[in-house]
Amino acid sequence: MSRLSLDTLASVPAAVAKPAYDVRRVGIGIVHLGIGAFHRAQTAMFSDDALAIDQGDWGICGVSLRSADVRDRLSPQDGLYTAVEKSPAGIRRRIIGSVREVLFLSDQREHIGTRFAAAETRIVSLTITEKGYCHDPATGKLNFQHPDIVHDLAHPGEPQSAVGLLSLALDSRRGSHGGALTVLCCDNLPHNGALVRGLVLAYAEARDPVLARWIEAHASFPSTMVDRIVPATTDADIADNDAALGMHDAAPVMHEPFRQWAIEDHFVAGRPRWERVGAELVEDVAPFEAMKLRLLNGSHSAFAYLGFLAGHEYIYQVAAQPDFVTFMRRLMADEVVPTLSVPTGVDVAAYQHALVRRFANPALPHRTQQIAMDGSQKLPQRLLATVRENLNAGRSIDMLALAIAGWMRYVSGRDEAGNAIEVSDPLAEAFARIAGASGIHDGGNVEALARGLLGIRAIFGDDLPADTRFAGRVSTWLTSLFTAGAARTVAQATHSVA
Ligand code: CS2
Repeated sequence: MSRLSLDTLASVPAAVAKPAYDVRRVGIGIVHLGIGAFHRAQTAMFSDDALAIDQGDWGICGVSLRSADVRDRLSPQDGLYTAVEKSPAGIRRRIIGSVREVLFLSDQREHIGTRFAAAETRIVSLTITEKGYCHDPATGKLNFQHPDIVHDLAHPGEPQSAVGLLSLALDSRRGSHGGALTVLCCDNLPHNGALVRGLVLAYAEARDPVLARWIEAHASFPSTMVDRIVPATTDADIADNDAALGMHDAAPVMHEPFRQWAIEDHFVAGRPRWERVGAELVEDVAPFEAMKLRLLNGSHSAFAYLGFLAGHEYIYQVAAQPDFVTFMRRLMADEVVPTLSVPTGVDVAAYQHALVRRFANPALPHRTQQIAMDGSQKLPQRLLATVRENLNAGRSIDMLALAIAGWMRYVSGRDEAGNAIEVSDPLAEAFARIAGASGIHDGGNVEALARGLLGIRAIFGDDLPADTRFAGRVSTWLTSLFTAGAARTVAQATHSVA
């Protein structure tokens, strides 16, 4: 079977859409850190659309920080890959051409350095997941104890972290042509631009305060809100796509029809005309971001933990359970919406309906275990910020507390049948230690588990563990999860009076 590449592109079947521009003539204007499935199905697709209206030099150099896998899959196919849209309405495929080069950090440092320093590079964007920023999730401050930051400050010319890389990139520009740069964070973090700016400045300050001042004057960090459900690609997805293409593509991505990208329009060195292809360029992204992180990602995490515990492998299976849907609707309407300042023009009731429908998409199986990963990095912005605001305003926190109890039950490390759960999280060892000390799986006590986990300040801060209303509600639900199980507890929660 032949392989997808620039040379074979013309033989891709007519039913599959192809780049509507001359891919070979596209120059690189964006370096993207973290070229995983999400970037390829979302931000790179917006850029592909923008190239189709303005053939120009906004191609992407994708960089993998941790593994050679994506580089090894995409390089032999000239960066081309299939984006497969899946929904009950059917399947649509298109070849994306905006990724013009793919590099892997440990093998290609010099090449990456050249890209960073090039005057033609005007944007460095990032999707490296929450844990990639080496920050303290509760405070948003750089974690100077993080091994990668310790390493990078000792070896600033050979950074391993994204923060170290960004700082090196900016330094190389300062030392040469002095060209400004926009750093565009596209991860699900609160105030993501301001957050990354703070991290880069804290790191630069520790290296050289003159660099920090230069960054303040020559770099911008617009915040963004990104949205599209993109589950990890499976081998079966690759085989199906190969059959449809009649050739091999080692790196297709599966996604839903929906996509949204709200971006603060603060670019210091130009940008593609993304607004012409559906992105929303706005003055302040905060209302979009809070709505998305708290409604979509908050419900997603709640479904991931409680749904997994109730025995569901995929989100669409959780969304097929009426009690879970009622739970999600109550979580959103009663406990999240009152905290939002809804962006102008958005119908928040319709937004919630759409979320339930998006989660229920059976054509795009999304594993609960995938979303359950890295809860320590996700809980603060998805659930805990909402809890805080509700506690301060004297509003209900009941459904939110159940979601957090679900996370606790999950990270205790055994499922309802007593089997081990593979907990993937930077703090997994701490969770195992706390669960072990509580003796929870040997007839131990739920209070001790709840207290131990609530004591992790990087997640809960100083305030939440001390709030008796919150701690009490969480441990009541946690007790129920251990005694009655997740399905019955969710059913009971939806029948309780708000
Ligand atoms: C998910 C998100 O993996 C997760 O934690 O909640 O990746 C989610 O699918 C996207 O943010 C949707 O935009």
